[in-house]
Amino acid sequence: MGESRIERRGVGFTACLCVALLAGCAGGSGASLPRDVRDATPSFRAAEKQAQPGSPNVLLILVDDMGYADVGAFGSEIETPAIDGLADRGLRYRHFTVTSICSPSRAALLTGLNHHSVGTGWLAEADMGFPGYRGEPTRDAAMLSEVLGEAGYATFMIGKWHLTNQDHRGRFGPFDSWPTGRGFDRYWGFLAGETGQFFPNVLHRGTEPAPYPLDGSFYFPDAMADEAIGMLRELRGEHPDRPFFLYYATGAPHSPHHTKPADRAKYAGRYNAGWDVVREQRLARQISTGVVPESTRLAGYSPDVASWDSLTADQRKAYARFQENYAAFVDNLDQNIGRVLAHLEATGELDNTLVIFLSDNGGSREVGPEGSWNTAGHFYHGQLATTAENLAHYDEIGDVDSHPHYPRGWMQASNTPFIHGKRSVFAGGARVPMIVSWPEGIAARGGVRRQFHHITDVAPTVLEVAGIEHPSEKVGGSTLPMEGVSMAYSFEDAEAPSRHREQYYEIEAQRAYYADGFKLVAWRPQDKRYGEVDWELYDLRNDFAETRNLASQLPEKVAELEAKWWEAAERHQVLPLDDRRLLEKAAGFDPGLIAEKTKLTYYVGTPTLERSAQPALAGRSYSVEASIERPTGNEEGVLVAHGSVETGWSLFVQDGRLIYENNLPRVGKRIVSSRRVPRGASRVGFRFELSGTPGPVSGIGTLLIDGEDAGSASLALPVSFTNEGLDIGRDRLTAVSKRYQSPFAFSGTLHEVNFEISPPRPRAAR
Ligand SMILES: [Ca+2]
Ligand SMILES: [Ca+2]
Repeated sequence: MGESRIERRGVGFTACLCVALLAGCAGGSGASLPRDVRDATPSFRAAEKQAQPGSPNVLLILVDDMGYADVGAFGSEIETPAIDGLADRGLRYRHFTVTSICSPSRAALLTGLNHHSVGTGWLAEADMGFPGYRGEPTRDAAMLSEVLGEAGYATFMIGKWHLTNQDHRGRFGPFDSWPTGRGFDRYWGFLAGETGQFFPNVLHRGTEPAPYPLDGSFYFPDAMADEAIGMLRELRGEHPDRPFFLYYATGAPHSPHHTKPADRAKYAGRYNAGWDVVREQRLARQISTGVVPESTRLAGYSPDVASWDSLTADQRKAYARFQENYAAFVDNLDQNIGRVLAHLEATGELDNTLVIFLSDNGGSREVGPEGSWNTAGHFYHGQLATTAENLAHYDEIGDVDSHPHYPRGWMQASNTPFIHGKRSVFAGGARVPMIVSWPEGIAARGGVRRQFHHITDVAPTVLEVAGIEHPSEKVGGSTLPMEGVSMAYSFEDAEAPSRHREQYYEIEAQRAYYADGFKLVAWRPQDKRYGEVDWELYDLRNDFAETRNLASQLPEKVAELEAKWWEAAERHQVLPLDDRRLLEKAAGFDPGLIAEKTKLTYYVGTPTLERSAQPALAGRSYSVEASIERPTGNEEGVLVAHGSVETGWSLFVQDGRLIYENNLPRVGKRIVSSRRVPRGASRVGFRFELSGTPGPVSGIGTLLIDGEDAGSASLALPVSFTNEGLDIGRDRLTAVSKRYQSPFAFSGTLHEVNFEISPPRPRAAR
């Protein structure tokens, strides 16, 4: 059985491997075989492992940053007929929770273990130096893809992964934490936490970069459905009966809320009444369809959310536009899920496909009360946009030039009826819409389930439905047992008591503990330590939306659940608690090895350097110098460009001048050289000197021509985060500067580009 499969995957879940290999060696010895093939008896390799006949397909749809109330089946006015159809054919779970942030939810989803237990207590970008916070899920935990693949399923993934450390995402691996290193036969998508939807910085097919059209016709959400349907067709071409596991993880509706004009047009003018009205309407629909109890009332405003009536006319105009755009993004997401489901229906496969739909966390509160037309330029550089700035870009919101994120009031509408959102363990961040559909296996149609469940319960549910045992062993050791509980018992029994009775929560030192209907929870503002905030206590059995804090009335319950929280924290590698501010903590994002390099040389033809391979410039002084030749004196083009139309910097020659430009909103700067770049050979460059003192000026940028100062200016912010990579001799995808069209490749000879970077902070401090 399955030896070849085990060798190929490198992760076999059988203790028999060595025995099997030894047997294979003995059988393959040529000594005992006759000289002539006609005299020999062939012995063929064992057949591949086959799934049990009739095994259901599994389609796992994970959407990103979508709130509890954002689809029709959970009360939304946004048109989501495909997702609603799943609910009509199946079940909605109204008390289903997640970890409240991207990577940890994904790790828990795929392993059936708590996020800290597998080492993904926070984002996957970096190893933070502690067992619960490695970023990448440990290989000691088996992933659904690995287990189902071993059982004979075809396994493929489309979309956002976000479970690989940043410095493992380069072209030279290691690849063992990539989707194809974790049990997926095939993969197409992006590895990072977010990417542009029109011009993703890099897509991969397997472990190779996957090109896409650059003529403006590409839209990632549409392409996801195309890829999924294409892989399903290919599978059936080769394997008419083999069950599949398709993990379809959208980038939507996470920021950037990049949308198509036709989808936006549908929602024009539909949000002028504001978020208070939308919340009330959503709650009314939720009550009428049973996804919240009849007694549910709206939780109060989240921090920084004001009543719609109290807003200025300008604020209402800008905010309504952000929500029209967000609704268009969700609508498109549903259209594409609908295309995949329609393909399954047309091929007669939908009825025996277990479809699970859920979000990885609630609606996002990330960029503040105003939202931003350009999150890359604002939020990722510690800035918040103003209403006036957003209105100045009113028509661009959703287009390729923008990087939008909606205001916090719409987050709360997304999360109706709850308070708070993503990065909080109140219901707004932790409760998500969850739908299970399997027409052949579940008799119930359109039901609502009240049992408490958590994201760790999806993997055990899938395995129970597929009739597959979770492996206790794999090559080289034991496999961590799953911590989740299968939900399959509740498919046909709406009244069965929940089998998942207790659950801890921790994300960025936001903490909660759920036990048998009670929830202990604390809200920690960024400027407070975890020990400085008060516990709140809610009885969810008759207070669905966490509105009546019972902490002062039931101090023993508070003490009991707090003790349970600390026990769970010990047991699941939650400690040490990290309540550092985000930017301080994000210093750990610096890629490991490349950050140690202070001198780097690049040549023309170098592929775009992703974050894992870029010179680490954030928070450091540096200079960059290019050796060029311009035989006629007219040659021009980009020497180095880092980033996109949203955020970035570029060093280029145009009209005989050397130009540095960064396009950060509000503080962007262009420096044009005071003299012409000489004809023939020259060295041209740019130096950035970080100012040592705190204040509005963060550094001085100076142009250099043959080592001489050719103009300088103060720069209020160095560019750190960009959505596109670093290019040598051109500016790929979208252009940093409005003064040229990408790629504006340098038309002279560019010999090399040299970076010199000041030494990094000691590794221990990062
Ligand atoms: Ca997310
Ligand atoms: Ca670019």
